[in-house]
Amino acid sequence: MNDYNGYPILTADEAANLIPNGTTIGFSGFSPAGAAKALPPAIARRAKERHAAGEPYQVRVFTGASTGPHFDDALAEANAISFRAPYQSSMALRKQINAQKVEFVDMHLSHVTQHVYEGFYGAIDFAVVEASEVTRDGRAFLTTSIGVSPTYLKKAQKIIFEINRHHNPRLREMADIAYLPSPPHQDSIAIHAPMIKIGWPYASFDPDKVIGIVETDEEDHVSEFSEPTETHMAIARHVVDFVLAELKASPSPNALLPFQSGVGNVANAVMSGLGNSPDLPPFYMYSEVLQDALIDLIESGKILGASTCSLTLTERTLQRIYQNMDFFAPRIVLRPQELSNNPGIVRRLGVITMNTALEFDIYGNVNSTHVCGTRMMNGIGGSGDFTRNAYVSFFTCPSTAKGGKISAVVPMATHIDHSEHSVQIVATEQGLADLRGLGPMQRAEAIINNCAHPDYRPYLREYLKSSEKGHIRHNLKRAFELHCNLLEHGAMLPELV
Ligand code: 0RQ
Repeated sequence: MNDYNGYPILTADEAANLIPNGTTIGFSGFSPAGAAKALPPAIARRAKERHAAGEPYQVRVFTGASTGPHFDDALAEANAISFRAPYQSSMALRKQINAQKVEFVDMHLSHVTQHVYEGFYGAIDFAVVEASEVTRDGRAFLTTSIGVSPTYLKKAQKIIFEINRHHNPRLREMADIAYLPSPPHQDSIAIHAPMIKIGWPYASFDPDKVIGIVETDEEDHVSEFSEPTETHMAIARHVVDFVLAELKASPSPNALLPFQSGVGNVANAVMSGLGNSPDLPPFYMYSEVLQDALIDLIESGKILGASTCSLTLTERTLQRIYQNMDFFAPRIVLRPQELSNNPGIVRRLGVITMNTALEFDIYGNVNSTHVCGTRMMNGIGGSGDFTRNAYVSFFTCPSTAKGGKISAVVPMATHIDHSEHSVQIVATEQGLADLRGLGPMQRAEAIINNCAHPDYRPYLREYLKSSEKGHIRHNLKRAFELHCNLLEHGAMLPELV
């Protein structure tokens, strides 16, 4: 049998055949970056074969965050997943989650490491982790994300590595992998500035647990962003203008605190808008994902350095980094999500957080995950880790969705990921509401006047008038009237459409 540093080389199908029905697997991957590439489709093939033979076959899947189409979509289309945590963004999997065919646990990403390590979810049977190199003495050099891989490697009973030759082995110069001890033995974490490293360039593992190596040569398949729309650019302008005004009024106008930015088109446009503003001084990122827009800004010097958990970059942009590692390696730190998203560090560094809402209510409660309170979109991801501990927390989204049939500003959010206590600034293309220091009725006025689409403002004002007085006003009989209209008539205010 061929070997790699003394470990047996297997085909993906041979490796998948070693994974029994009901197995719990901790996979690498935080977004498509660094996600296992070969095993998920092979497990999907195995599931299809077993199902065709009339036998059950499903696995329980943990990752760092979302993955790519070759992973969650392939497994979901093969009905191969029974349980999934902590985050996903797959159309096929979303359908199964919402049909209650897959048990999905939507988690704060900073929690995953400790919960898995402490055994809250039972044993991790297999770790399947992408690396650029693994050594005979138990060191794994990971690729474009760190996620929870170091902990899956420690906890798993058996390990399969995917050695992906596509990635530049110099990625290890960015890695900062540290293991936090269990409470109450955690000392303070010595990250006092975004670029400080406290760990090692590799994850450790027990070589006796490795049952095989699968060799690959495959890119991460991160999809291209759509060009920012006029709406996205208007949101970005409101955020940039606000940040600039705050900075001007601050005692140290040349010192910007670090930024975090979530995923998606809106977040990409906002970061791009911030970075391209000539009046904004250079800044650092303390974030969980680095999207394409940020790499341009590192190159131009606007971003001085970035701490992240993953390089969620299109192949084009990743190759730019690989061709210029002397420049990029000292400017990017790749950490496990327990550190990239660590609430204590976010609070200590004073991170300015930028995340995206599906809807928010007139008091500032944000729903980022559940359409009409029931249908899962992607998950909370790291947005809660950052928002709750932010120096200033922003949420942005367009004021309407689906051609105006849906208002993003509603009387009561149908699911709350981020409560009014954690949300400080909300912005749509209509404008921005600074909720700091405002009582409930002042918040409602600012949100309706500045953020709601003009078509929905009369309804929202009338809702408030019809509501019961208290510290917060609500009309419980009508709180979800817009959502009920949407479900019944296909639009929140059918007369408008
Ligand atoms: O669907 O494309 O089918 O029309 O939601 O909306 O405006 O393109 O926004 O790509 O930035 O995604 C919240 C989903 C926004 C994302 C969310 C529909 C809308 C469209 C996408 P179509 P946009 P984005 C980082 C931290 C999770 C929390 C987070 C997300 C689609 O940003 O998942 O930030 N965030 N985590 O039409 C019904 C509404 C809607 C709606 C929008 N109110 N009702 N549909 N849409 N509003 C993640 C990690 O930690 C890795």
